[in-house]
Amino acid sequence: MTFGITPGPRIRKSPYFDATVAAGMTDVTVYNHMYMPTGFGDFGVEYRRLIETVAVWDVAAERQIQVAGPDAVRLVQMLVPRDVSKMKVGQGRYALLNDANGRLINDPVLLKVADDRYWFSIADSDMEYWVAGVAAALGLDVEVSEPDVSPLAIQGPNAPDVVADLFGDWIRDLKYFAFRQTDLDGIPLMVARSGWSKQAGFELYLMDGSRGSDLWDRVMSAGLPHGIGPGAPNVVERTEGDLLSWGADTRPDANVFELGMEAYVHLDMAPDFIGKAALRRIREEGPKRRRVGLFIDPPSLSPSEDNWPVHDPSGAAAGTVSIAVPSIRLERNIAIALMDIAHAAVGTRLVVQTPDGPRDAEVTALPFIQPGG
Ligand code: THG
Repeated sequence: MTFGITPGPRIRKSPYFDATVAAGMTDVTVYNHMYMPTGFGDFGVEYRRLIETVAVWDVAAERQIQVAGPDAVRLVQMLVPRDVSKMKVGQGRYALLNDANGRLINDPVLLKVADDRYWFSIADSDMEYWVAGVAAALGLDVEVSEPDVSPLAIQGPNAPDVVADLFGDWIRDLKYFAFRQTDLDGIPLMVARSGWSKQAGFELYLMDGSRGSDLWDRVMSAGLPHGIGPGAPNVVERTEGDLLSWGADTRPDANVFELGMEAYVHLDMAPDFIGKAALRRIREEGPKRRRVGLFIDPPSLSPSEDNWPVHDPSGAAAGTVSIAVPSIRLERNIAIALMDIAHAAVGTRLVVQTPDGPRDAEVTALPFIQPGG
């Protein structure tokens, strides 16, 4: 299936758009109403670049929602299921946002930018309305806005060398999700240790959208001796490493217990947050579904485009596949699936309904590949 995407003002262009087109971008998706590159013509080359050297990704579509003002910490605490009172400026946290029914509605990175200013670096759902709506309902003294901030990811084992060449060796001491504000020849940005891969990596949060090509070109030049090239969030690497893709692995009604993300939700802490009561109830009752890994029999599959149904051997509905890919490192088909709890145990035999017909499969533990594995 080959088709184009119709450009228009509803779909925003990232500050790195021109640079990615010049670098040979061939595929895009739309994320937070913005183009996000997904390919540069050779998936195998881009995968090996991420695993073996270093790649640069336009992830400006991971938009920032800024919460600023005297009540910023109160608002953030109402939204986030972990204690944010001890967070220091320059720290980040993985923040799972739940609605009042306990449904997972986004999984941003939360950055504490100043004592009275936070950013949610969001996944693909319209969080500005949610954050502003909660602030309005509670009558809080905060301003909710989308600042001019655009992340550029540098991912792969040589990423620390590239970023150290650009900024200095201090970047090697950054803890995961920590960040520091600086500039590159006058281009204002923040350097963070983060990124949506299981490889080493950093993100540069560009704070002037007119400087996208300038930043891209400087990163490419610095990366040349380290084997840098263009890339994108990689569906095979993320499936091997089990990074959650909100909207793909989730369902509109899925909660953190079903998704296996409950370690990030602190239900027994003192502060209240939206969804706490519902999630306590869900914990009590036990989840009805569970996110699991599947090995799917050969031959090699193309990455799935839809949520494929999964049946038990008798033909009864048992769950759905979120993503199925051919693992390059494991040389077999792997998938992430949301299974009814009765069909979620490791070793359970199942049948996946692919577009080309049924395929036998078996439940396995996540992740498929451990970090550094
Ligand atoms: N970078 C930035 N913003 C983002 C993402 C990003 N916003 C959307 C999306 N990605 C948010 N989702 C995730 C999911 C997982 C991780 C980061 C963002 C992640 N998890 C680590 C892991 O699973 O190994 C560690 C989490 C932890 O233990 O705290 O990195 O990529 N700017």
